[in-house]
Amino acid sequence: MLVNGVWQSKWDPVQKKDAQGRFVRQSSTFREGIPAERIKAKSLGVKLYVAYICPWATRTLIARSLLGLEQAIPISVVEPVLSDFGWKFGDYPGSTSADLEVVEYMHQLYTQSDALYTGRATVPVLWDCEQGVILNNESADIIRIFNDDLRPLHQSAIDLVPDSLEQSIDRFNEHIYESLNNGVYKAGFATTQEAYEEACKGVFDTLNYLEKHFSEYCYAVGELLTESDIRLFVTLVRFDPAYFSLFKTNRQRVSDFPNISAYLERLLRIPGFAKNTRIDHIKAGYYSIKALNPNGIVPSGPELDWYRYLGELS
Ligand SMILES: N[C@@H](CCC(=O)N[C@@H](CS)C(=O)NCC(=O)O)C(=O)O
Repeated sequence: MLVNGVWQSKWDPVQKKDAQGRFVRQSSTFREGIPAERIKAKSLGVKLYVAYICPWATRTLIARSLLGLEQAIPISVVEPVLSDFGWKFGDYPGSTSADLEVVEYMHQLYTQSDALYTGRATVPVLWDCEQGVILNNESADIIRIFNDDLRPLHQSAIDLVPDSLEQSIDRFNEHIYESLNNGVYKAGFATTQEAYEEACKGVFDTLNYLEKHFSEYCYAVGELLTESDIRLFVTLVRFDPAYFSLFKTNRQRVSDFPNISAYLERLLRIPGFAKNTRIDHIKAGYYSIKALNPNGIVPSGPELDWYRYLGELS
């Protein structure tokens, strides 16, 4: 991570943990939107930096695809394995070659934006190509910028956050964030048994809740596809291939829940969900986390039924 603009390879001492050994995710610091005059002129001058391994970045990729913004917002994809200098551009299939970028590492975009930046150099990043600075590095904001602010541009029939459902969406998002989206990370990075047990309980309480929910409803907040489905999907799709074994959330697999599995397949039939799911990146990336898997062995399984919905390279 960066401290006062200087890259620290030994970041563990500065990574936040609470007194009980719980993993604490940092808050995002760049929170700007796309300038209104550019939206009006239909010339955005932005680019989206992502990693296919990362659930938060994949949220923004799915929103971009569903809303028909693929032409208007180009992407750059980092390699799935976090290097000693953080996210890196390179030759891993599906990543953006360093030759096409002005920098080699993501953290250089952070110091270009703020020479004294302190924090992790995370993806996703919404980059201002005109000013050469980060506009936003918070996936939750980026989805809403795409859905709401860019509506005059895309005029999509899909509204990921319709006014009538906004409260239910926010409630649902809040429910699954701590317990499931971030809950799996809290289990995986727990440094005490107590913190692990607490996180694991949250994960499976929520999966049990969802299993019941999907016996009645098609989507996260009812019968309409919304932002909440994107947020839930990115965690569910990584669960069996990565979290189940690497993060030790192994009481049950998502495939053991019939209603959640049917929901997952329902979403995977939508191209915007399937094309942004790269199992090769997900497995290579998660299993390269040295603190959890020192020898970097990538398991050969599991073979899952729903892989048939994914593209060839996944
Ligand atoms: N608040 C951010 C979180 C993004 C995040 O944690 N990204 C991780 C990848 S999954 C990252 O880039 N980590 C790099 C690092 O920790 O050095 C968001 O939702 O956009």
